[in-house]
Amino acid sequence: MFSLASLSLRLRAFGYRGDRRTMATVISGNKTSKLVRQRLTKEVEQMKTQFLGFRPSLVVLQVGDRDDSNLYISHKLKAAAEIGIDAKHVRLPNTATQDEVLRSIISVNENPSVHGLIVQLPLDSVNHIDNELITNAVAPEKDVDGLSCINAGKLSRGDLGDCFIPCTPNGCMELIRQTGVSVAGKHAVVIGRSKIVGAPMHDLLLWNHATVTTCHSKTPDLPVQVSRADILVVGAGRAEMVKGEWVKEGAVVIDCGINHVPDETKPSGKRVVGDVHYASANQRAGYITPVPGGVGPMTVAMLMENTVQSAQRFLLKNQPGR
Ligand code: NAP
Ligand code: LUD
Repeated sequence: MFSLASLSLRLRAFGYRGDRRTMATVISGNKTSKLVRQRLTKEVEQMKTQFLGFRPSLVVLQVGDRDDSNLYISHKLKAAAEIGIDAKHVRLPNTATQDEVLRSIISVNENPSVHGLIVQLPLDSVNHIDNELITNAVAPEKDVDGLSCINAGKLSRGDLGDCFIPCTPNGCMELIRQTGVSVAGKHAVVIGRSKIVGAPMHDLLLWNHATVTTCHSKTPDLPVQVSRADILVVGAGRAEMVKGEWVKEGAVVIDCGINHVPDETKPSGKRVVGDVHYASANQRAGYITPVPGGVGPMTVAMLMENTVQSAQRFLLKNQPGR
């Protein structure tokens, strides 16, 4: 005969959680990104020794002066400095024209000592600038954001080893890997289809052999779609939109959302929340990412990873016989 306690333990080992809700395991982007940055620091150190002071180099191009972009860029520059990547911040005024932005991009494309170039989005300009034109002007071999058509096309076809994978979805995959849950054969649901989050996330999950459903603003009955997800990645830009009750018991929940909501208890009068209602989802999910401290730091770490990779590719091409 089993005692009630031992029966409950045995059932839990088979994934049964019963009526008593347990909290999800929190997947820390702060911790995981630190591990990635430590590994990259060693790799850059080795490159420096092996190739006489060689350093990977990154240019972050900003148009205008948005507060959020300033903050994200400051995180990128700090991470680069710690790792030993030579990062330069180029800021154009918000009066810059499309031609001026294009000229800046072309001059970096033509500079052989730069291995990575990103144009921080959204652009903050008083002039009309075509985002597509700008992201596609970045040379594909320096496009460490993975946003150009060439890199996006390769990813969509499953050529994962031959492209730059956009940093946020790449960071999400790394966080999913941390859980130990295998992606192959699982049902993944992505909310959002943007070029920077949803669409590449769909591709990455697909080519890691999940069956993927991608939802967007015209998807009817979002709760039903969400309830089918073993792995859920949300990038909708809607504060706390996904409710805990929608989430499948034990699911992996990755929240890309960054939304500012009023909070009078904070000196700033606001706080940051994700696209998932964390407190309720935490009671149903098996694993969940927090906001902040989840996907955000991984975006920064993956940019560093892509920059180091680009520098390694550069060395391979320019060191005949190696
Ligand atoms: P975006 O370009 O505005 O795209 C949002 C996507 O969500 C669109 O595909 C939209 O559908 C869909 N959507 C909006 N409302 C919806 C709803 N009610 N139901 C279902 N789908 C809905 O935004 P984004 O650039 O992808 O960013 C999404 C969120 O992630 C934002 O909070 C952003 O700040 C955050 N983000 C975070 C990081 C990070 O590093 N943590 C990086 C990038 C973005 P339609 O296509 O039909 O319009
Ligand atoms: N444009 C990005 N626009 C916005 N969060 C970021 C981001 C760091 N071309 C281009 O950098 O990859 C990009 N490429 N993006 N983003 C968002 C998106 C872009 C978002 C969050 C963070 C970069 C980040 O460090 C911290 C966190 O979530 O814990 C919190 C930051 C803080 O101190 O509040």
